[in-house]
Amino acid sequence: MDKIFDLIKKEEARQRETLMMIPSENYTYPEVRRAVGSILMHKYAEGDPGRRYYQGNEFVDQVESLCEDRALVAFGLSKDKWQANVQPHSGCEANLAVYNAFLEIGDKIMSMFLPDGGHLSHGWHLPAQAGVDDKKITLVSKIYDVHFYHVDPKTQVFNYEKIAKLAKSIKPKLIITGGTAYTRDINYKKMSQIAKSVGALYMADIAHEAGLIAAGVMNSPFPYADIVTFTTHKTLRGPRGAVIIVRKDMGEKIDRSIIPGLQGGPHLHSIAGIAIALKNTQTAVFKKYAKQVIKNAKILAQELVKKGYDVVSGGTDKHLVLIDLRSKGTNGWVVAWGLEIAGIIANRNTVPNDSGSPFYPSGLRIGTPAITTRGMKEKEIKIIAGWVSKVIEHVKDFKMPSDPKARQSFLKAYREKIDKDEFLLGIADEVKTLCQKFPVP
Ligand code: DSN
Repeated sequence: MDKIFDLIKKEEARQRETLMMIPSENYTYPEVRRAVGSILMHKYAEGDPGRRYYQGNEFVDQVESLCEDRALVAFGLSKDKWQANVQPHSGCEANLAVYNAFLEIGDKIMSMFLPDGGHLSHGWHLPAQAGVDDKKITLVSKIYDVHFYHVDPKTQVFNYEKIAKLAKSIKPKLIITGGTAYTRDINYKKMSQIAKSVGALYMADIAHEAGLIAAGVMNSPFPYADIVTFTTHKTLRGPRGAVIIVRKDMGEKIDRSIIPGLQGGPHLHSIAGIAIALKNTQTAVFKKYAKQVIKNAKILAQELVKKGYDVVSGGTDKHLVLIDLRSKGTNGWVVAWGLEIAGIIANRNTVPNDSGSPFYPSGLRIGTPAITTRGMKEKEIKIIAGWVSKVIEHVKDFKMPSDPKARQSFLKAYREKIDKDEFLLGIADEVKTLCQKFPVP
């Protein structure tokens, strides 16, 4: 048997025996895996349903149209006013397709500052400092003139008046909300008013929250945003992929921006899986699930605050919690590796006003979508919060040097030491026992 299957088996065991707490990860449904692994992957269908460059599309046209319809139904939208494109291969490509459809090279974009919780696909460059030009890191920042808004340094949430003022001075052509580590809900109505007041289009990237919004447990960007993009594998519980929903009159530009503008053939096997996940969002079971995801994250935040941790913004409105580890004298790298040995898989992340770098940031991002899919609730969350705290307290005295050379030897020595750390491995055993009670789907 190919070695790949051996590795898949090992990865399956890892997903079963550890706590998947990276907020952007989730377990999809067995029927989605069936669709994604199906013969639909054999088909080329460049173009749109009913307007392809290839023959033999009788059935795949129906798959894609059904998925488009379900995308609108999931968010309570009428076909007369909105249009969905389900072909983007990823969130980054969905966002690029939007820029390609509505912006000219050099146009201004206003988006959230990445270390505050934004996303690379909304542009990222290091701002210019005295005597040094800004350093463009992403393609989006190289092509467009991207300006960032920040969270309020005190409250760590958006100050809409400040964002409005910034928009007035920048006059962007596109304003974007959304990101990867903003723990609070967004006032989409206010953001759309800000965009309108400066004549900008407003795009809400709801990649993280799509499932929670479809379930009606978070604010919806509809009907306020002109454009909404999202990935399909996070809280939505589908396979990897992405969707763009726009006002009907903007639909043709999006379709042409995807093909021939940016992509070739759609991944119809993924689109079939996305269609199944979208339909599931309408069930009572999913709505209950989404509610529990947020409840679990709120309890996790409360428990961590009670234990003396600096939780960014003081809590959460969604599925993720961000801990600023600076007050504990440690950082995200040290803690995330310690947690991994203990069987808890989270990720290191920047926090507002971070003094570290994206590779060695000061925060830890931890989320509840996947463990809630397994059926974990308040009781388990409290146990997990206890383990997280024990791990942080256990590893916080391993101090990472700031000198890059000394840091390299520290990183190696630290990994070797914790690999055999009995305390962490003891927690990993307890994690495994808990995991056995909550089978993965
Ligand atoms: N990788 C996603 C996340 O973890 O939030 C964003 O692209």
